[in-house]
Amino acid sequence: MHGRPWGSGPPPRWGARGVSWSNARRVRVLVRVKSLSIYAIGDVQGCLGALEALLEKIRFDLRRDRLWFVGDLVNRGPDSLEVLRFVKSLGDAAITVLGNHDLHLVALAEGFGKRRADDTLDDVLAAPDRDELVAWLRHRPMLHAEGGYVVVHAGLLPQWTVAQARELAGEVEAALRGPRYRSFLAELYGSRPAYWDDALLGADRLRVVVNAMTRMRFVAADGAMEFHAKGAPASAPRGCRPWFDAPGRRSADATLVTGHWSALGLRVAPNLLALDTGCVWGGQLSAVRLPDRQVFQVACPRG
Ligand SMILES: [Mn+2]
Repeated sequence: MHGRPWGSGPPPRWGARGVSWSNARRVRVLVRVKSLSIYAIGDVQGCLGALEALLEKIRFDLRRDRLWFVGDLVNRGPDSLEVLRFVKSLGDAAITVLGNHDLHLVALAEGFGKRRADDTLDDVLAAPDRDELVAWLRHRPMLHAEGGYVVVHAGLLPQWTVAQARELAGEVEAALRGPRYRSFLAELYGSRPAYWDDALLGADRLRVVVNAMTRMRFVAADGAMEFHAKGAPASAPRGCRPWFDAPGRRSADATLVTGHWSALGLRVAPNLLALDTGCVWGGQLSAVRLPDRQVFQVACPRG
C-alpha cells in the first residue's frame, strides 16, 4: 500500500490549475483529506498572544478551517480589544457563543451593570470602533448546535432538551438583537429566579436562560442553580453537583462543548468537551479538533 493517498509523485496542489480529469479520483481523495476541520477553542479572555500561538500550532487556515469559540472572548486579560477585532475579522470562519464576560461588556457599553475592579475592558470602551465591535458582539448567538454538538458557554439546565435549549437561546438572541435590547440589558443582572419553569415569562424567563447558559456550574438536587461555588467538582456545595452530572439530564444525547469553568479544567468525555483551561490565570489555552478530538494547547504567561 502506498502511504500517500495520491500515489507516487507530488500531489496536485489543491485548487491548482492543470489537474487533469484522469486525476479526478486523486483530487477527490485530496478534497477529503484537506476538508474542513473544526476546532473548538476555550475561553480566550483577552489573551491575544495565546490565541495567536494556538492558531499557529493548529496551522489554522482561514479558507479551510472553522473555529468554534466557547465564549468569554474578553475581560481579565490584556488584549480584549484586539481579540474582538481579530475574531470579528474572521467572518464566517469563526462562531463564538456569548459568555458572561461578553454580555458584561455589552451591558457596560450601553450604560448598564457595574464596572468591577478587575475588569480590563477600558480599551474596548474607549476604542474608535467600539460601537461596531459591541454591536457585533451583541449579535453573536447564545448557543450553536451543529452535527451532534452543542456549543454553549456554561451549560444547559438538566430539564432542557437540545431542541428546547435552541428555542430558549433564540428567545434571548431575539431580545438582544431587537429594538428593545436596552430594556433587556437593564434587567439582565441578578441570580433570581434560580429555577427553570416553563411558565416563566418576560425578564425572569430570559434571565434564567442567560444565567444557565453563561454562569452555571453547580445545580442542586431540586434543580436550583448555585452561583457562588467556582471550585472543582470535588468541592461541590452540599447537595449540589456539576450541571452535566445531573441525573436524567435531557441534553445528554448531544456532545456539549463548553468553557467558563477553569477549576474543572480540560474534560474530554463522550458527551462533554469542557475547554476552559484558565488561560487568563496563567494556565493554558486549549483547542479540540472535531471530530477526532485531538487536543492542542499553548501555555499562557500570567499577567
Ligand atoms: Mn465565563
